[in-house]
Amino acid sequence: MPLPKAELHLHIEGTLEPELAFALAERNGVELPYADEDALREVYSFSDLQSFLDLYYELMAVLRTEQDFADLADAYLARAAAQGVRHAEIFFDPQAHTSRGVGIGTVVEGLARALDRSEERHGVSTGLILCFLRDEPAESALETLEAARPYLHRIVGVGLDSAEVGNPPAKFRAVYEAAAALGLRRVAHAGEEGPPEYIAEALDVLGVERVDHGLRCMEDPALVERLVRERVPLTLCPLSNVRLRAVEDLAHHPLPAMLDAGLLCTVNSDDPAYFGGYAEDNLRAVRDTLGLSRERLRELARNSFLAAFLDHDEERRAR
Ligand code: ES4
Ligand code: ZN
Repeated sequence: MPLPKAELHLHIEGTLEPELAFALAERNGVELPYADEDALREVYSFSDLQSFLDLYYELMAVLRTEQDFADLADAYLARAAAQGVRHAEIFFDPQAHTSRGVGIGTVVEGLARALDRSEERHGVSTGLILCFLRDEPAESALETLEAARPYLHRIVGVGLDSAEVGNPPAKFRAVYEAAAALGLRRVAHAGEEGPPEYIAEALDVLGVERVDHGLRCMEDPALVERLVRERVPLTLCPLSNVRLRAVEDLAHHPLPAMLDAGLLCTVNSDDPAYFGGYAEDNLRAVRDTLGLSRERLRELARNSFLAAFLDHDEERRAR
């Protein structure tokens, strides 16, 4: 039996399995430039973050209706539950849909349809985190937050994702200030491909409570010391790091060194349909390849609940 855990770094669009992509393409009359599921799987070989993002955005063309988003989320929640996930904080990328003419209301209401039934159907509690695309202008992020205003009761926080290098956290200072004023929790991808300075900037300028990835903190001992001292959770995604070549191979993943340093690490699946595994698959891979002890695995599971926004409603009431 997998250990009970929370999943804190999961892009719902990254759970689109080839089978569902083709089913939705047919349902919506969308033509995919791949003959079949096997032909699609063959292009799941990435050289870096951008090569993955190109396919990730391309396949989103099949997501058009509320029901599509509900089916996508329900399929993820069923798989997550089978892997011991009891709580999931789910990223979504509204700009990747609004730019194709799919309204943010369609996205949020569709996802909410599945999330509202998740505890009863799958035994998984949920939260939604709205992510801004960092390779789009800061003004677009502000417009997205504005467009999300009618749905904020459904959203626990904001995040920052997509192409990191050249798009530092400080670019999004204003929208994070606005999000904080609205009572939203804050996270951001930093130090996946970008330098350690982006991690410090996400903390100092954006006020994030968790860092997504944070892998490259290991290049800066003073930053590691700070992250340990301030108990900043890091949401690591080991199989993602291998597939996007942020690490040479799993045997070279810094997770054991990060745990030894006292960092509050969690293990997550990022884009499981693309990177070869869901939450427990990631834990099993690091256990088997890196030889993590049972105590370390229990620590990772415990950390996932410590780092979760499970106190969000109380926090919001206190504001
Ligand atoms: C992402 Cl792995 C990763 N990094 C940055 N942005 C993303 N969006 C979806 N997956
Ligand atoms: Zn991610």
